[in-house]
Order: sequence, then C-alpha cells, then structure tokens
Amino acid sequence: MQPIQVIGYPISPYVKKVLAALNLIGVDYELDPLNPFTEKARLTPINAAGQVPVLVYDGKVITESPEICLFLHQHYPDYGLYPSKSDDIYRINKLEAFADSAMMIVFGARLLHQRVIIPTYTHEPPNHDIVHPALQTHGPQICDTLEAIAPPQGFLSPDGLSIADIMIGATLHAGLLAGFCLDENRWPLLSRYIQRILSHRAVAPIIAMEAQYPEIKQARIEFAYPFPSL
Ligand SMILES: N[C@@H](CCC(=O)N[C@@H](CS)C(=O)NCC(=O)O)C(=O)O
Repeated sequence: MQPIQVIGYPISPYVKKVLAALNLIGVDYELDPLNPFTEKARLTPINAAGQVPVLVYDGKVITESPEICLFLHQHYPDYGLYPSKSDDIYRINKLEAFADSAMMIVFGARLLHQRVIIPTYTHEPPNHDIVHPALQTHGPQICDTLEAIAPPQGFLSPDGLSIADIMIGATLHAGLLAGFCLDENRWPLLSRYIQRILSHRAVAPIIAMEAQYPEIKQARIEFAYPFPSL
C-alpha cells in the first residue's frame, strides 16, 4: 500500500480534524499542505468542490472530513475516533456536526477567515460588521452552550478523545487565533476542556506545526493567542 496522503494546509480546522484522527490512530501519513485559496488550480482536479481536506488512501480519493473520519474509523475501529456504545456514537456525531457547522460559521468563517485569511491572501481589511457580532454575541452564545456540556475531566466520550472533541478544539482554536476571548471566569469548564484537547498528543503537534506559518505567527502576536506554549 502507498503511504496515506492528506491534502490540505493545517490552518484549516477540517484538515486539523483529519490529521488529529490519524495521529490518534497512530498511522504514518504524508501531508501535502495545499492552500485552497492560493492553489485552487492544483486542487480542483483532485476535488471538484475545491476544498480541503482530501485523503488519498490506497489510491482512493476521499473528500469531506466527516466521511474521511468515518472511513478511517471503519479501517481502524479500535482507536476510539468514535465511541464504542451506540448512544455515545449518536451524541458524538451530533457534536461533531455542531462543530463542523455552527462553530465553524462563527470561529472559522466570521473570525479566522475575516481577520487572518482575507487580510493575508487578498490584502482586504476584515469586515467589522461580521467580526464584531461574532466576538461579542455569537461566540459567547456558543461558549455558553459548550460550558453546559464540557466534561470537568477527560473528554466527551467515555472512551477518550473522540472526533467531536477534536473538532470542537480545532474550531475554538481558530477563534482564539483571531482574538476571541475564552474568559476562564465565565467559562471555567470549557476553558480547561479546550486546553486538554489542544495539549492532547494527537492534537498538539498539529498546533505546533501550524504555528510556523507566517500568518499564524503574526495572528498569535496581534490577537494575543492565550496558549503561547502550545
Ligand atoms: N464540508 C467540508 C468543508 C471543507 C472546507 O470548507 N474547507 C475549507 C478550508 S477550512 C476550504 O477548502 N475552503 C476553500 C474554498 O471553499 O474555496 C469538510 O468537512 O471537509
């Protein structure tokens, strides 16, 4: 079998999800850090949707991060990407979907995209009519929801770090890179839970790799990223 390949730059939370899943499983992979904004011509022949991540596994091309992670789980069922009990699987799937959609709209599209990606790749300023409500209203609403379900110890699944924790951590991290303030007095359980996810052995190397990108180095300084040692 040829080496597993992941296509997509690790700044994307969806790409982080797939990389962390592979790290959790413990299989080797090659990363092609293709940037979907600057390298579209190279990407569309691989994925007509023009999006990352893409997984190339034994000659098969798989797109869409939930499908990729399900595919990996089917090939490596014993590594806890999804929980072992069916009730837990349903809950974890719903929370992964919440992070993929509602959380990505706020922390990915309205914050990271506006404040870091657009200024870097188009040299346009952020749209403050989008950024301001995300920082002041939408982000805090999501954190209120998450504070009610954040586990005081461990992760959302009794089996350990799962795909839902990974995506919740990756999306909130995107918001933090763009200056969202995760106030530990207002959201104490959530703050500790997010730190546990980001420092997990499957996730921390990706955060460290991403920190080498010039736009992320700059964002960490400009928006005072709260976990500089990660
Ligand atoms: N539903 C897709 C979303 C992937 C996605 O939106 N990727 C973004 C990067 S965060 C992208 O490639 N954007 C480029 C574009 O849409 O032009 C998944 O879960 O994989």
